[in-house]
Amino acid sequence: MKRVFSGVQPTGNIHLGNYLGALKQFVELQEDHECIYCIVDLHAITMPQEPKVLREHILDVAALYLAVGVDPKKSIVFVQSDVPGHAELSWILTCNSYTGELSRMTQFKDKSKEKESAPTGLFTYPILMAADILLYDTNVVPVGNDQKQHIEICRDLAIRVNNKYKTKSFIVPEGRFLKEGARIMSLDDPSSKMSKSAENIHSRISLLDEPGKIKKSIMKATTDSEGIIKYDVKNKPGISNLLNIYCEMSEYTVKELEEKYQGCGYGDFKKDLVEVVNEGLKPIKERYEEIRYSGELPKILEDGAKRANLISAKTMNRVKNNVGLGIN
Ligand code: AQP
Repeated sequence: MKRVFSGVQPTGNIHLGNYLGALKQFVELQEDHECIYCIVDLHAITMPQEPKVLREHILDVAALYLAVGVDPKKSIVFVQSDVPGHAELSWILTCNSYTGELSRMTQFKDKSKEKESAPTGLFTYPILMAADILLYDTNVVPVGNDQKQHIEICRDLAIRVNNKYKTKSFIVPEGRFLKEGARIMSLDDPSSKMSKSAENIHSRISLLDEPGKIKKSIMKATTDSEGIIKYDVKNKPGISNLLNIYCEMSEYTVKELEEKYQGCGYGDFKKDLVEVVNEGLKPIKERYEEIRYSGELPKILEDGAKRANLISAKTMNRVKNNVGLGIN
């Protein structure tokens, strides 16, 4: 069975972008893969976090993993900082990376925009992500399209270390991206991706948002003045983004939606979309409420960390041996 690894940062409530871009794949893959799903708290502290809030968000994300259908009997679910191998391998990879390649990462450029100096962790984030993946001899990484560059650098690092030490320290993983539509854009600015940390709460739909908030965010979503429901990312990015969301949350294809709403205004289309999103999220919210405060989460995460530590310890032994670290 091929091994899968992926993760989500506990930086806020998971939104439709995270769900449609990544989590939906997590659930599908666990049927015929050996899946390892992590809550990447070490990544979260690349930006300032309030400690108490971060702890709550870790449990929120874990509960949401389970609520969307990740099954801890089938998949390993754990918190990144409970497995020391992530930080340890990250250092070895840091010593095999170059500032030039890291400076080209668009996520770093976006997050450090207009800042005179940016946190070092933000700069080295792709290396920690590479360590996360390589630590588990991962074959497949299901992520949103926004992570393509980070998967490339992970593959480069794996090949580079294997070649440099003339040993096979790492399996070179493949990214598994969804079709273009799975990149969900911000509702108030369809030129940037939907994000947990964006200031405007109406720029995103979080999986736990109340129906009234969802209605407000969708009805306020930026469109254009043409009033024609047509998929055209270049000229009509707002309505194209809403069509993507509608399509991903329903059984309709984009083409079928264009036909269904021919001659209708944006208002009617948006009202229906509100219904579709609210209906789609209802069972997830119900399941989340059952799990989040049930007391079973810490045990699930502890078991997950034990299993993850066993796998990662083997990789670390092999890599340290290949690189010449330590005396055993
Ligand atoms: N807008 C998006 N569309 C599709 N996929 C997305 N992902 C994130 N945003 C979108 C995918 O979700 C997974 C988890 O992402 P993450 O939490 O690890 O980090 P991120 O990509 O930085 O997500 P956010 O929501 O934008 O968080 P903040 O605001 O904290 O930086 C990844 O697979 C990602 O591709």
